[in-house]
Amino acid sequence: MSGLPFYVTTPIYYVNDLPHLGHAYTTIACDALARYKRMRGYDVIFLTGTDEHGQKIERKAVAEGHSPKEYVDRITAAFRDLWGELDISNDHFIRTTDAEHVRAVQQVFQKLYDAGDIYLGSYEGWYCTPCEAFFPEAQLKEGNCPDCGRPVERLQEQSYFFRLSKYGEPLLRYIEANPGFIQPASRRHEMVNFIKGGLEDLCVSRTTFKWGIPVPFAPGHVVYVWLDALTNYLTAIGYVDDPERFERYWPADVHVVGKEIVRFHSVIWPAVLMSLGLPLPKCVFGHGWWTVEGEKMSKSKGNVIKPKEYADEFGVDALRYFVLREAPFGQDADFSRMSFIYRVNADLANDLGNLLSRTTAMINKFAGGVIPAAGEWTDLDRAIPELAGETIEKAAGAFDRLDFQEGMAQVFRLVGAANKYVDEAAPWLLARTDEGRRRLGTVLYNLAESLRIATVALSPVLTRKAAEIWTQLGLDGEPSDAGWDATRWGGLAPGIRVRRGEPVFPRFDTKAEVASVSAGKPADRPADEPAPPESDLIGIEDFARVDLRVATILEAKRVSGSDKLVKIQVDLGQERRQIVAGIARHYSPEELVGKQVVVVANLKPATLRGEVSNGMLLAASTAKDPKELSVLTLDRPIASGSKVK
Ligand code: ME8
Repeated sequence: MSGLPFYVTTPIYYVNDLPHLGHAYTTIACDALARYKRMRGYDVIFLTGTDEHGQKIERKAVAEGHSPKEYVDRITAAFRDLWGELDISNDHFIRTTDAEHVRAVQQVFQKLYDAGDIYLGSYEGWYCTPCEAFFPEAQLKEGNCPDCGRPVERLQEQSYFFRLSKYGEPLLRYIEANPGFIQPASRRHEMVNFIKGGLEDLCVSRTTFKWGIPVPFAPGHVVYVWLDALTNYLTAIGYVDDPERFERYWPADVHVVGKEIVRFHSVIWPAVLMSLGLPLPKCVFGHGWWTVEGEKMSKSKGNVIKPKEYADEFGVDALRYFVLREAPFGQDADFSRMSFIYRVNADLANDLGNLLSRTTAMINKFAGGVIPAAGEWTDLDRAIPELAGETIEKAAGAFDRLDFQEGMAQVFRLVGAANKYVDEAAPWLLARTDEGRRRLGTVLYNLAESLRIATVALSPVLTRKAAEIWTQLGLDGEPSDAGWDATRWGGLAPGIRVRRGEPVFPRFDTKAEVASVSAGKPADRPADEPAPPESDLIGIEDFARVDLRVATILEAKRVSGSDKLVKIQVDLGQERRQIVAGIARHYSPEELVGKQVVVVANLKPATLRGEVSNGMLLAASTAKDPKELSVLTLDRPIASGSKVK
């Protein structure tokens, strides 16, 4: 294979239960990264798989009346099926019951032993079976497991130990010398503190159950499930019998894991690798956790989100897009059906789908269905290729840092700007005059080209819909095959016939959801306030009761879970305030920042979707077309807080 190697892994998931949103999240993220890197020409190995040994799984199988092997075969199949449904492009699926893996673990155990890092001792301690981990008494929380809160068991057994304590200092030195090793930085700080607290030797064999890999030289002992599991990253690339392949792909570029297992990957795993004399992975990235409507996802609460159900109802692309777009990758995120529908409608249907529909409709109407060559240019037109260059470069930088949210936000900046460009350039007016027609080709070309570029950049995430957009633009093949270089401006050849089709992103019905937030449309008069009769005139004293002020927008952010609301922080001269405005469909948060606007400063505060709004921003809109809206700005700069009269 040509291209630099790039090796990315997910954790291997326990097969004690069926896959849920959390597993899908990590796997979708790694898939998007793998697809992006392939588009950049890397020779990618993307690995996922299942972690099948241990007491927890043995017990579960027995409880269900199966042999462990029958049981793990069934659950593993469910993981594989789901990855197929979610377009996961893993190059290999590893199972810890694979014969090759068993050999790899036994070799690793033997090597650690030969290096003098494993010794026989006796263990007495508290063991949490669901977490497959021992804890010293001092770490227990109210007598329970400090990680999952469940009861622990007192265990005493003869066990082999790995000299983890020996590696504290080398680990700290390594982490200091390689600041990119543990990401994000907050997790690095946690790990450094953990190591500084002192490392105890690790129990790496068990004798109280059988469902595990036998220790090669000690009958009755099976290898501790975490040592077994971590070794999967070596097995999958030929550790046992393909040294050339192993040499090429090791060390891994990134182990992507949930935040709760960063410790296993950035303390135990590197210590084992140091003992084996192998280089350490370049990065361990610990992402955040999903809660569901503020609660931890759990079977007992009955709130486990099944990815397949969402993919079936809303499409695979919608699910993939939502999980990566909703929150920064390193931080926790909250899932709700409502925020899912809102985001998918707002970004995919209203922004991207709408741009495609408008662009192909206008090319049909004004250019006979064929993408025209550019003609004359104005500054407005020139801004589009410039913005495309800027946003794509930033998106690539963000994807490289696993900042999927920012990567997609950058691409959607281009999409948003292109939609605005349609309104500003107004091709339907250009088509009416000779002068306008000289520019019309430029505008239509720029729209189609922006869309083509955005589609290439989104294709690692929108595995199916990107291809549909591609086809509607009249292009052959698949956007992902075009490679990342195809995001360069000018790749679209004029003369291609567009193939306008069905809307690529249907809008999902939000009636129930909309009812609960319709009060959040500040531009509307509250339903209970009667409209004044047209003839009613007011006196100046009535007008004077409204305190209108100039405000400068300092920050703007979308309100999570709403496609209409933006939360803005404004400078009102003497004070800073938060105002929530229903203009998210018309303005991106970035374009609002810095604007001087007019606000009603003496309006009673209101709470919209959980956010306090302290005032109201003025905007004009036409009754006829709710899409048209323009925020009132000032003709020339003036001090924030100035009175408007
Ligand atoms: O820990 N939010 O397997 P596991 C986000 N077998 N991600 C979540 C999540 C949530 N609510 N719940 C689970 C194991 N995950 C071991 C790993 S690796 C050598 C061995 C994801 O089945 C996240 O990636 O408990 C987390 O780290 C992983 O599933 C845990 O999967």
